[in-house]
Amino acid sequence: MTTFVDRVELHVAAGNGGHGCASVHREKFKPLGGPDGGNGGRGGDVILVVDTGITTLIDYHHSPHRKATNGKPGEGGNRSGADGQDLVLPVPDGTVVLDAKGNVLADLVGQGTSFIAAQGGRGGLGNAALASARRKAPGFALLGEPGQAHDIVLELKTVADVALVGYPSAGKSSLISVLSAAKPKIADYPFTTLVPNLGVVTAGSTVYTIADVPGLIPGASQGKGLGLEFLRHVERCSVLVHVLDTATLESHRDPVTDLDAIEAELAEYGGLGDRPRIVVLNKVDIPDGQDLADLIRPDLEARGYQVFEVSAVSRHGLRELSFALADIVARARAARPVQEATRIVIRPQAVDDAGFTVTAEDGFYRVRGEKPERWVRQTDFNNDEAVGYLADRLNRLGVEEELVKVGARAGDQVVIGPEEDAVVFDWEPSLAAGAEMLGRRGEDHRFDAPRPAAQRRKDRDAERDEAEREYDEFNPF
Ligand SMILES: Nc1nc2c(ncn2[C@@H]2O[C@H](COP(=O)(O)OP(=O)(O)OP(=O)(O)O)[C@@H](O)[C@H]2O)c(=O)[nH]1
Ligand SMILES: [Mg+2]
Repeated sequence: MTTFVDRVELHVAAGNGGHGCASVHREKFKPLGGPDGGNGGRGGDVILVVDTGITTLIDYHHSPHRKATNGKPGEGGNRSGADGQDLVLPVPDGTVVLDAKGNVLADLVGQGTSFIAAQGGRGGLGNAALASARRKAPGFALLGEPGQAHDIVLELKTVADVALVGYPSAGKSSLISVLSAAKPKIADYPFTTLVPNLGVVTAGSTVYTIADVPGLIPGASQGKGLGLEFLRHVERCSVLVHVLDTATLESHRDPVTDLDAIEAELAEYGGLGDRPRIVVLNKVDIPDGQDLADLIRPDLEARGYQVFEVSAVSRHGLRELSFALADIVARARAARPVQEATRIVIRPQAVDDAGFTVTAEDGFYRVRGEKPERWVRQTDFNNDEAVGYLADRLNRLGVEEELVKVGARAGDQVVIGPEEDAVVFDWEPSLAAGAEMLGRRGEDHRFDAPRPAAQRRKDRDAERDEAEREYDEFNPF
């Protein structure tokens, strides 16, 4: 049974916001005590958090559907609904989060680094919160918003400072077992290691991690052996170590041609060219191995490699090797200015949060924007008052004005939102007179003293700000 999984598809769903409550306070002898419907609770988020104690994505392979809980609806008596609980999903250090199309959303490195994979829906405001000077007893409340749902892919790229590469049976796992406390499987048949092993090495004051990957053979890039798939786990390393077998019994092989063959496969994989490399000649406890090492050492050094002769069995040369690696790792860390732990890519917002767009399309007008789309989701279309409130909000944002500008007429079709979940209206302008679009429900400019255009715009902006404050005060995120 495999216990190591380094790529999973995960379906995450945040909790829905609870609906707001429309209720009127009742008390003996006080028949109309005012609105007292509470707000709905926020839906829980789904959050990925790095836990360095975890090294595999196996849990998500077994149960790939994860959902946070919903917010509770508000109740009468100004009782707010409880928030849903966030669902925290621990992931290994070095987990890369991708969307279904393969775009990187986040690169989670460092204990505690987190990423909101799906955001919970906001709770809807109750009618108590919707009451204002001009709307004393709203007979409606806002709906909770649905939580986000996404299909994502998690891909593990192990975070190790040192990566060991080499032919099968060169002694990579043996070296990890003697340099660190890790106890990987070791055997004299090829491809003993089927998944990367990770060990922690302490050399002087430097602590670093060391990983091997399954053995490589010529043609790995065409899928021979276990292929190059696992090289993803060495992508983050600071130094590559070629582990060369000085005592192989295969007649067509020797450490130098092995090195060339592995380099050819690394080049095929790509992206590792800039990493420093050192050469480890292993198995020098075997006399023939030591002889061969002596023979080829000058050759390798002439090529610019730092060469270490070691034996994982007799433990010869290990101290020197581990300190040399510590030195390279320490230098690489010093050269890296920012800690990788903050490398987070924020999911781009599709539309500018503050604004909206109106576009004329084939036979209809489409309104896009974070706010208009959210407001539509919050509207209970069975309640005329709620629909009126939506119209007011859209009007205040300037949507009607913009519709007039792009040429919309009464009765035209207006679509709010993207293709998949749009809401379609037959547009009825709040005021029939095309140019006079600045009024609001229950007011008629014809009775007002005429205001200059600049003043009207200012008034409208102030009113819009008030409405937004009103909303955001209750939804502070
Ligand atoms: N004599 C001798 N044998 C060694 C030494 N290092 C490893 N071996 C032996 O070589 C064989 C392969 O060792 P592993 O550590 O499993 O090799 P590997 O590179 O991890 O191999 P794969 O996981 O198959 O890629 C085992 O039988 C080890 O006991 C060494 O320094 N001297
Ligand atoms: Mg191995």
